[in-house]
This record gives sequence, structure tokens and C-alpha cells, in this order.
Amino acid sequence: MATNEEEKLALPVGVTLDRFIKSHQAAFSFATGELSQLLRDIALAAKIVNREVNRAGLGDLTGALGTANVQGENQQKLDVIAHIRFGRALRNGGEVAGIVSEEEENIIETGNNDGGYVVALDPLDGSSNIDVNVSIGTIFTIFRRVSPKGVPVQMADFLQGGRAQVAAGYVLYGTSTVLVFTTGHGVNGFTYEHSLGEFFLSHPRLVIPQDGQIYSCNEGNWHDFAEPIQQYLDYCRQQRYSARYIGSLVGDFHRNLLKGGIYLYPATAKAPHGKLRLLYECYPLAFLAEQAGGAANNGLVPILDVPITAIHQRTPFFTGSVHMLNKVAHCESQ
Ligand code: P6P
Repeated sequence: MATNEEEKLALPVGVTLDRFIKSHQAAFSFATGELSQLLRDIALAAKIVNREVNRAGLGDLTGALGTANVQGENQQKLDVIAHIRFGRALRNGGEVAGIVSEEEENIIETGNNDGGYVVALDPLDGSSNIDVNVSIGTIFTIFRRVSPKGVPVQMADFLQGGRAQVAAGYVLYGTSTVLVFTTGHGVNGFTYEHSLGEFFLSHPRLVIPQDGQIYSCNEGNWHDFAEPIQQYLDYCRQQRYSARYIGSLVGDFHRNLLKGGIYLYPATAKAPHGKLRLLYECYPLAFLAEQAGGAANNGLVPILDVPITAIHQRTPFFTGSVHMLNKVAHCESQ
């Protein structure tokens, strides 16, 4: 038996994602190992995309592709690479019957007609930051399919609403690469150890502070904002809060989750229904926010209760510390 001194020679490396999933199998509603396998498939894709992101500048992987996605936005090369990598990992994993991606107008049938799940994702959010080396991220959400197994997925599988999500999360490709997800039993974060090729539990049971002093908003849109939003931003300035907005939703969300804060993307003249997508950006982050003791709404109702009628539907988005969201609501009630 090793002595304490000897034990210190070989400190434990920590809990791997795999071991965490296996030890929390009971927490994965419905899963008979299927959802666990699906999360491993996502982690695999994240490792591959992480490698591509980290070497983008070396292999001519930065810059635009010269094409536009369904949103009419210029696609960066890494947008398409991430879209392909996640699609391939989910298809090959066998559990996912269909995919909705920001980069594809229509539902993607994987051919896994016996798969019990569907996934919606933004493969690489904030990609305009790639060329300037600012953090970017992947956002994903998982639903059990409602259409019968054995046939291709249906549109209804993706239009179940925010409260039907069985898991959701994001990957932040930043100073380190972290995977944060929930299966409805709290929020946990895992940091990628490149040398071992493993994600290790680094942020167990994440809880967002009830209040914060950081606000994330593109104040360049000030003159588009409704007066209550202007009032709230004025309040933040009067309180000498810190303005932190990096143009990558995942980066801003993650910082606010850890430190407390609020992210606001109200309707603007350019985006009268909001810019962010309900299904694969706002639903998953709202699920995480609520699971971490925070909140998310569209200015009127909780995001998870916003009805969905289209897979690329947009919405105004406010998320973060509960007391800060309450203050926005107070401004709106005046
Ligand atoms: P704007 C990136 O395009 C994104 O979807 C989010 O990651 C980010 O917070 C927001 O849009 C930035 O939008 O209009 O402020 O440049």
C-alpha cells in the first residue's frame, strides 16, 4: 500500500467525462446508455473541432468560404468544418436520427432511423472572431424523437419546445477548451487535457450568482433599443457595472455563468425579431441558465416557454443572473 508521501508522487488526474457519465447514468432520463453514447459522440466532435480551431491559422483554415448560410451570413471555413465534423460524429455514433444545424436550411436525415434522439446545434458560434483569435463556441441541444423509430425524422421532432430538451450544452474554444452541459440534473463543466485527449471534470455543479456587475450587450445598437432597455443600460452605467461583450455568445455566457452577469440581445432595426436562434442557441443556453439557478427570457416570457414554429426561428434573448433579469423586467414595467 502506497504511503501518503508516495501517493503525492502520482496525484490523481481527476474524473474523466466518460467516468462521470457512467457514474451518473441514473440521472440521464430515458437513457439505456444511448444518451451517454450521444454525449460521447459530441465530446469526440468537440476534440476534433478543437484541433482544427487551434491550428486554423497554420492550415489556411481561417477566413470566409465565399458562401452564405441559410441565415444569409458569410460562412467562415471553420463554420463548415465544424458543421461537417459534428454531423459525421453524430451520424457515425448511431443514436441520432436527425440533425438541425445553423449551417443547413433543412433537417439533415442521418439514416439512423432507429436512433432515439435528434440534435440541433450551432456548430461554431461567433465565427467572425476566428481570424482575430477570440474565443468561439459550439452550442447544442438534444431531444428524444417523438416520431416512431424505423422511419426518417419529422419536423415535429425539432418543434417540441424548450421544456422537452433532455440535454443541452456548449463547447467553448478559449484559453482552454471546456465542455459544459446539463441533462436536467444541474450543470457540470469539463476541461480538455490535450496531452491525454480527455475531458476532465473541472467545474462540478455550476451555479450562477444571483446577482452580478457585468453586462454584455452591443451598445452600438443603442438607438434601436426600446426605451426600457435603454433605461436598464443607463442603470448599469450609473452602477458602474463592467461592460463585457466579446461578440461570441458562448464566451459571454460562460463568463456570466461563472462570475454573475447578464447578456442582452434585444430586437433591433436589423433584427426586429431578435438575432439569436431559438432552437439551437437560446433554448440550450436557457436550459443551462435555469439549471444553474439563473434565468433566460425574450423580454416577456421564459425562453423555455417560447413556442417554436420554425427550426431557424429568431428571438430577443436576455439571460444571466436572476436579480439582473428582474431589474430589466422592472424597467419594462414602468
Ligand atoms: P452583433 C455571433 O454572430 C452571435 O450569434 C453571438 O455569438 C454574438 O453574441 C452576437 O451574434 C454578436 O452579434 O450583432 O453584436 O455583432
